[in-house]
Amino acid sequence: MLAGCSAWPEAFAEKYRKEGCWSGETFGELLRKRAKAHGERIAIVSGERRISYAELDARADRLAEGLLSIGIQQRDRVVVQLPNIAEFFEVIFALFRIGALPVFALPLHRRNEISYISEFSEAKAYIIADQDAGFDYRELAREVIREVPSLRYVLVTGEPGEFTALGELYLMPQEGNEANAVRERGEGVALNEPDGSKARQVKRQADDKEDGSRLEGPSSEDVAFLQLSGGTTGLPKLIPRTHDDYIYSLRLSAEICRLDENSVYFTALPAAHNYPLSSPGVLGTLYAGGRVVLARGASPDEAFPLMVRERVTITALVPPLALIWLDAAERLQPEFPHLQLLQVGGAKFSAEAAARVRSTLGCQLQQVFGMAEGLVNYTRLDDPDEIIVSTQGRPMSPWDEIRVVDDEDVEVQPGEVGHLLTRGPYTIRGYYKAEEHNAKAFTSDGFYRTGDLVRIDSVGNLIVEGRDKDQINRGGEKVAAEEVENHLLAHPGIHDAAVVAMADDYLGERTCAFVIPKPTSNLMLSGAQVKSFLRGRGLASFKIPDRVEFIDSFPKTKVGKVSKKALRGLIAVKQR
Ligand code: OOB
Repeated sequence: MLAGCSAWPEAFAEKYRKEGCWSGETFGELLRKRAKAHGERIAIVSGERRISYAELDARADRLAEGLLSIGIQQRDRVVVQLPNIAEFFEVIFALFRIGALPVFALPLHRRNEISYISEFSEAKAYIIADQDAGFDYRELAREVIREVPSLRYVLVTGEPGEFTALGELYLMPQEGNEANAVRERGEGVALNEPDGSKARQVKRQADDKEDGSRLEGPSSEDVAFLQLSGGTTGLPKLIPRTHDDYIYSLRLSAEICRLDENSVYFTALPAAHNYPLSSPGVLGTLYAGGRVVLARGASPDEAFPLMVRERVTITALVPPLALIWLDAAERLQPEFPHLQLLQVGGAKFSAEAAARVRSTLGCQLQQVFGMAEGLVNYTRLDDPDEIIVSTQGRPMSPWDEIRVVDDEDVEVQPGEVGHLLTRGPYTIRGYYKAEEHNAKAFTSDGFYRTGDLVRIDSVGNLIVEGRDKDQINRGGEKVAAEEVENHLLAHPGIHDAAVVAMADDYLGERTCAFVIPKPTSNLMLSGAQVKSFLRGRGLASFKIPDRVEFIDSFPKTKVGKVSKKALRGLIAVKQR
């Protein structure tokens, strides 16, 4: 196992293998098998491109060769920040084949997040699109490489600027001139190694073993990638997921959602999120031999015609988008004769909105309550409407263990609200390189403390009643309060700061920052200044507080801590 990751205790690993959860397959092998079985069938539709399983497999192979030729090796970390384009999947399957680890960044992440995760994961490369949604990622890369010495390559889809064109790597290596073709154009030279000599040396070493053992290849129990946690702490946490555990979650998800080779999954959400990636998402659809339609925009204007054209059978949304779709569908009356299932998850979907899905979109609803750390709950397709509308479903695996406990970790009475703890065949046992935090985030017997408050109904469905973690769920995007507070404290005119959730009709929650200015400071602070200060620190836009409130002191709890509950109450009163 990769250093800094916590493996399952052997007794559990043995059980998960014996019970057939962990199949012993890697992602590289999975794609190869699907290419053999489904060859010419379309795997991915991306803009005007239609890519067959055979093509995806071949392109992943070529790209893997290209990545190896510039020195990307097994266990290397590679930050991947791509929009919903086919290259996203070519890249990750190429990395999976090498055994290098994608570190999934979201398209909305900026300098602060990218620099941190690149540095923390000691990433060797950073893969971006030239630009997307009006943002130039090459400019971001210029800033990031200045801050992160481990980064040797920036690989770019589209116009590379001074960086390496990802497209060139598909063409390498060609008969011994490996990096040369690219080097001649001044590209493809390792950033922190001006003559690129190391890259060539590595390539030569790799070529020495021509018996096929060159790709020692990852094992199914190895970590396949690092996913970002929604986070509750000052600094983001990385989640190591193995081939075995993740592929198991794909298999179950595909089964529960009844995916097969006729399924067409519409990717409205950014694919790097765990939910559209694997629940069942893009990877679960490829697992089932179905077709994935990648969408750049999720607005009804863009999404509806594409869904009709591609005969989409299943898609996944977060609650705010689901509300927009429901309203638009009532106006536009789109015909979705093939749509069978609309998944909604990532944040609580109100029962009122849930009840509108079938009559408005003409399909079944499925609520999804999951987390990048592992556990995913689904309502089942044949559940009674009552359950689908008013619960968040139940764990997907019979091997998922669930405990609902009080503040002392004692199980509550059936039906009572408590803290949700979980352990199982696809739930991590620890964050990457986070020993201290792991001691708090996991029980001594390996249960993950989800930070969610739930109750369980008489048939085992979970109902999310709230949260005890210091996080704001902004329409599915997670904001760690402490992370934003730390950035606020870096402002010379700010004495103290506390970030809390405030109710919002559309997003469910937005963020409100309570700020105590420094009494000695002669800076006149305004909310706009505070926000632009955070933007200047390179924070992703969804983490910028929606509202800034100035206050003289914080309400305190009995033990003298800042009472976030009282602050939430304060802002609720102001909102009236
Ligand atoms: C998904 O994953 P994350 O890691 O972005 O966020 C996990 C957290 C959960 O702990 C919970 O607090 C919240 O998001 N959440 C929900 C929910 N689904 C997630 N809260 C209420 N109702 C729901 N349906 O968000 C995620 C990962 C995989 C599948 C689906 C969602």
